[in-house]
Amino acid sequence: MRNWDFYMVTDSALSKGGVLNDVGQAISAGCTAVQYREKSLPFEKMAMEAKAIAALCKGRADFIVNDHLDVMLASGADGIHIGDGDVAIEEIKKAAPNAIIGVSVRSAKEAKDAQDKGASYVGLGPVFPTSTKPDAGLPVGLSEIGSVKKAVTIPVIAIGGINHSNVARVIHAGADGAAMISAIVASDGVFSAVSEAKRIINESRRV
Ligand code: TZP
Ligand code: MG
Repeated sequence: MRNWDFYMVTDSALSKGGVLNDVGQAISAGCTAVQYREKSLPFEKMAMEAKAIAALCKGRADFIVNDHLDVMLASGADGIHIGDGDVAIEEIKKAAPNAIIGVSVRSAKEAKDAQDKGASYVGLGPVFPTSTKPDAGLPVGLSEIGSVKKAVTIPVIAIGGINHSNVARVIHAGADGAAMISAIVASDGVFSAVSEAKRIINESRRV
């Protein structure tokens, strides 16, 4: 895994220029972690898109597929991100022993459980209110970041309602990285939105 201080998640519904264009711009701006999160396409289309994203990421960014083990395997992605009700970690490890495995968690206890089962990193959230994932539940708040950091040794990526105005607080709270969807893909320019997010994150690590 590279340095994942900024982690981009795709969203075809919110995107203005298309998912592939978003990923290309994000990588050009220095994004080193890309998650393909697609909830509604048939397998063939998802696999095709994921292969194209894998090509864009090659040598420059780690590529993670949300939910779909079959798409991860078909595209040669580096890993998968799972949550409640998704494919089990044991099954992922059987199919792809070297895959990066991310697990969505809401608390220190869930994070510890995920680490014990073999997760490579956790996605903690929603940290703030968000309308991007309507079933995300109540915000866990910034203080949960510190609790989760104390409970695990794997990287903690914060997600949910994170934008350019609050990402410094997320980093100061101890997150290893910040994941953003709407603040990036619904912005007017993905390249500048990612560049600015990375600049703020780097700056907030110094102070
Ligand atoms: N998981 C928890 S909150 C969330 C996901 C996928 C959505 C984050 O989107 P946004 O637009 O960055 O709030
Ligand atoms: Mg999921």
